[in-house]
Amino acid sequence: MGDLSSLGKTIADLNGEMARGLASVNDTATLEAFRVEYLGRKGRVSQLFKVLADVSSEEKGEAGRLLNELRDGITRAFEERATTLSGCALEERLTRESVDMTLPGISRAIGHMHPLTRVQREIESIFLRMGFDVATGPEIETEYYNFEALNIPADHPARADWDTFYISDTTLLRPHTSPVQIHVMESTSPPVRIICPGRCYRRDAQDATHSPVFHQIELLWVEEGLSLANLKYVLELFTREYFGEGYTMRFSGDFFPFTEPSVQVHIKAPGASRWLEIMGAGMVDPAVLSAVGYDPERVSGFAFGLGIERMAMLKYGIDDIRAFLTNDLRFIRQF
Ligand code: FA5
Repeated sequence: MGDLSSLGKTIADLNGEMARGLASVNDTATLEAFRVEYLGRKGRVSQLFKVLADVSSEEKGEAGRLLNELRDGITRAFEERATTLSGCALEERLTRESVDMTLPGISRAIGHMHPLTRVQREIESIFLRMGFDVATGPEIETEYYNFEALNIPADHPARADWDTFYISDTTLLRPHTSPVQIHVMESTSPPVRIICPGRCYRRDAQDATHSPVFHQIELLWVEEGLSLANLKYVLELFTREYFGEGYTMRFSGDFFPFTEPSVQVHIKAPGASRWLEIMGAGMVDPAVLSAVGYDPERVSGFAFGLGIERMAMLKYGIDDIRAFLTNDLRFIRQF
């Protein structure tokens, strides 16, 4: 019985120590460490079970009962503490995360498309309806695509017509979207019917109608039997769709090394006295068709390069191209 009474005292001491310790545990991590110390595989309760080996056989039953009671009691105490702690944590979180529904909301300004993006999409959709696809090409071009393939050899004076920003001896920021014509024709066989919108760069002095960065939309249609009359028809259809009735369009002779004949297209708003040049166009030069492996005896085509800024200026009565780039919200909000 002596063994049993000393076991009883050890159990009572352990229980007391555990209860005092548990009362001061305030977070789940500490609670877990504490639980392992008592109930872990090598914890203090498991250690205590080892005394059973030394207890006489008559006392074994009673000792076992006491030890099981101890283990169950401690397990319950830990469970209760865990429940209390999670309740506190929830309460604390609810207090911390509470929202004052009476505070005014945060209003966000609703943006909209830049006028240039809008005009570009509008032009794209007109040509998509006519059956053209949208193509893209690189803004950094090689001299070959920008000049040679467009029938402008190295020492041709026409190179000077494009005031180009060079990046290296052979690469440049494209001054027009015409090189995309070459990329597209190199990778497809006729018929080709594409438009290509994109940014262009020129060393032009900035004024009301010129910007060093601007946008063009290129169009290219190559097929059997196309003539200048088809180009004129497409442009008239486009002008009517884009501007509406009352705008007048005029063709005048021009020169581009990659088209023959070449024309300059001007537009005049109803009641206006000034013509504004919106694009260069023409029948694709047979030399350009040959350079991409097309047979100029079999297919012909036409192309144009349209300035998007100028189209937006005409439509919305904007008199200075610089307004598009100044980031003045008072300007942007008008659209
Ligand atoms: C060309 O760039 C030719 N590649 C167009 C072309 C394509 C001709 C296919 C024939 C066949 P041009 O330099 O004229 O042509 O420019 C075309 C249009 O781009 C101009 O009519 C104008 O609307 C616009 N543009 C040219 N330079 C500027 C600039 N600095 N700022 C704003 N718009 C410009």
